Amino acid sequence: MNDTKILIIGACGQIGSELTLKLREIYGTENVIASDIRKGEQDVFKTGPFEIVDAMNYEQVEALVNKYKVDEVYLMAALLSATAEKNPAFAWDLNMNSLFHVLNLAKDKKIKKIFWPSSIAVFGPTTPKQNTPQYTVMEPSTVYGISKQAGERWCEYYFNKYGVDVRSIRYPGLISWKTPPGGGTTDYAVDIYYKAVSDNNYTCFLSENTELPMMYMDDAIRATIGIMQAKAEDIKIRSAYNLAAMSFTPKEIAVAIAKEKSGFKISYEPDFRQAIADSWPSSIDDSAAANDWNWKPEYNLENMTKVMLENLSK
Ligand code: VAH
Repeated sequence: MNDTKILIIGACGQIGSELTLKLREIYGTENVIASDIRKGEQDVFKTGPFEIVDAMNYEQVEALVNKYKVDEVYLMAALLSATAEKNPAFAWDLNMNSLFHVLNLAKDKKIKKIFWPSSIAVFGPTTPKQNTPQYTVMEPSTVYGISKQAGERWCEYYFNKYGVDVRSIRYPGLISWKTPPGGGTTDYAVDIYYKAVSDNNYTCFLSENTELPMMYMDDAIRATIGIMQAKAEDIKIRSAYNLAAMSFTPKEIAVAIAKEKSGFKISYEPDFRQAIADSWPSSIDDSAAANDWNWKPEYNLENMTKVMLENLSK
């Protein structure tokens, strides 16, 4: 058994809660310490070490790294797009200061490797929307996107300047059934499944033809662990890799759900999140991730819909 010690910061979040359980399967429960600003309901507490930590407090993060002799940190704490627009200053502080703390711990050789999540939110309204390339115009128009673009620049700087082994992925919208929607613009694609099961109808806060890049959580977790387990020399991009699986519109996901749940109905009431979604790409070119560390998605809209409805109906 690999005795790598792993600390997950933001373990109660949408990605963190599933990532923690998967890492515990691979590395052993006692080797994976979950941490967050507060306890949630997720299984992460019942199945292994859990600590309360403020990701913006360097001393608290450093104390956990020392206490457990941490080798690798997955920094999953952040404010997502919609929530960040309501609290720009706090979103910037949390998203950036937490990253600086972990990058500096690695620079000072207190930890060996970092995973930090970026997002397709780094792209903006002037970015080519279809099959968005790895390298292109990036003028994000959201607080969240600005923080992710700045974070990517710092990750590459710390790699080039100090040799910090930090790895990152530009996640598309992520869809899972184990945690409820968490303040993201793409979270309509999570909420729609919950409401399909509870009410057999959904009022969508985006318009019917808003195409966005999406991914089922199991694929995102596999990609996250895949990039961290890749050989350092295979990681050619130290800002963040584009990552993709599928793209769909609210209308298309509603059709996929209605195939499984007869009578399912959707209506549309776009709100402030429409402008955020309109600033993002419709589809992503992730050939660099495929070439450098063998990325390949396994879920599409059809098999994801089956798994989501099956599990939410239990
Ligand atoms: C959000 N789910 O909607 C996140 C994601 C691409 C979007 O980063 O904010």
